[in-house]
Amino acid sequence: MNALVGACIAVLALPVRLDAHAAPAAPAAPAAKLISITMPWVAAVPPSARVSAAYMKIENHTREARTLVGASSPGARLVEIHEMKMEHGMMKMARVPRVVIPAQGVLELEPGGLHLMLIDLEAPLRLGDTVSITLHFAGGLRQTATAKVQTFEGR
Ligand SMILES: [Cu+2]
Repeated sequence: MNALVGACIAVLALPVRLDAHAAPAAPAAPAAKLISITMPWVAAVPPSARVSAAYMKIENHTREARTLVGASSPGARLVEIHEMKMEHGMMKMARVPRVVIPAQGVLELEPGGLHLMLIDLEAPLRLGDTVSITLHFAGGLRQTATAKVQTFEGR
């Protein structure tokens, strides 16, 4: 990664004029895109289930680390940040109070790893439904995503 960045800087520092199609220095991210969320989805669960997990990719476009401290959804009483981990040979879920996303960094919430646990769902999740999820960051920054209910196989 650092080697790649170094190479890019070296190219930009060349005195020769680059081809007109070369992109200029990346513009600063617009205010609304300090944090971007891509591919948000919620796992489809049986109608009787009161919990499910949400996954997404969170990108921090800012020059400072951002800390995810929680999340909320109108469809669930409570949303917690969880991680899966091996304990005595068993996969277990544990609540994580916060996750730091480095400056310009990416955080992947994916099956088998970090996820958002939707607890006490208000209504059964149906395939294709959408669920609004708001991420809460330290300092008051919030970002909302619309996650689609999908099966693990169908995403
Ligand atoms: Cu969980």
